[in-house]
Amino acid sequence: HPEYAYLDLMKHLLDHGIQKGDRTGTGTLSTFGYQMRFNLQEGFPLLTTKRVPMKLIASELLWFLKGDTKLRYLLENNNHIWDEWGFKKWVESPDYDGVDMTDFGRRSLVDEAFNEEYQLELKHYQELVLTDDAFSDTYGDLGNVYGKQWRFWEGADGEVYDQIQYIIDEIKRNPDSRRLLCNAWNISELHTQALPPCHYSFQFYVVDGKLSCLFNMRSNDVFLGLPFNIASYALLTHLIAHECGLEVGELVYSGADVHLYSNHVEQARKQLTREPRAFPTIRLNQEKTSIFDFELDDIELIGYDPHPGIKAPVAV
Ligand code: UFP
Repeated sequence: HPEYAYLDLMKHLLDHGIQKGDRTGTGTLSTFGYQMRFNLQEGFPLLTTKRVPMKLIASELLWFLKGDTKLRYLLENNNHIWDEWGFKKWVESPDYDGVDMTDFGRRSLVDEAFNEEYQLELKHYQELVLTDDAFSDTYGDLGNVYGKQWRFWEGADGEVYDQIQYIIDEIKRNPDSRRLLCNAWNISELHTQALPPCHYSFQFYVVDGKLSCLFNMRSNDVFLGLPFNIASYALLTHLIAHECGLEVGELVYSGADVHLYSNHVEQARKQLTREPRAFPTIRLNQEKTSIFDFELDDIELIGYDPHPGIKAPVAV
């Protein structure tokens, strides 16, 4: 079963991962340099050994593709995966006069009373982002994250570059190109980003009428992050193939510091006891040609029957 590409990596980290400290202070089992391949003709690589929320993956990807960096679109789609980064911007600003939220990520996990206050402040923040345009512009904008770099890269020459449009045009014009590449790692803007890109570049390859994609990750949380990242790039490959009139080929993953957090070890062991089930398939609205017009309802996941989700704390 193709899911073993992922499960074998998890097992490899449990058996041979090197104990390594990290920025979050959690501790990891880590390896450096790891590649995996998924044949997208064999189904859509959404893990079945635990439930992975495809809606969140799809709405985040559409948000990147719009070049949008504002939280509002995600909140409108009940997607909260980026909330903490916007919230941080607000609570660290001079305009914030609520309860001290220093180090809220860690404290909310260990201090129940604080967690209640944090949840209230976060809810208030979300309401402001959704209803107050000026607030949304100032504190609901995550700045120079993926969408900005993919669609509106600002060159030193003053020009703004749309890397996704370039890739689509090139695939149509010159499918043999070896330059079908998008780069999100913008050294001059890293200091303006809460989280420097984890999946920092990807490249396409066309052969026999099939589109393949290779994506690079500098740092990867194998339990929580990687299942999202695989599905996101699989969906991106389907979307670009759709617009360019191609079939899907292979998805190739290339990770650098690939790690399992020490507080995910039990969850990983539990997941490894489960049998993978058939991968689902994906159906895209054939009436839409441009991927920039795609909305959530245009993407349909068929036949997804996973084992139940497994909860784990996020390291922030
Ligand atoms: N991480 C992922 N995938 C993502 C993402 C983050 O695995 O798409 F945005 C994880 C990797 C790492 C942490 O554990 O988030 C980022 O921390 P650092 O910047 O220290 O690598």
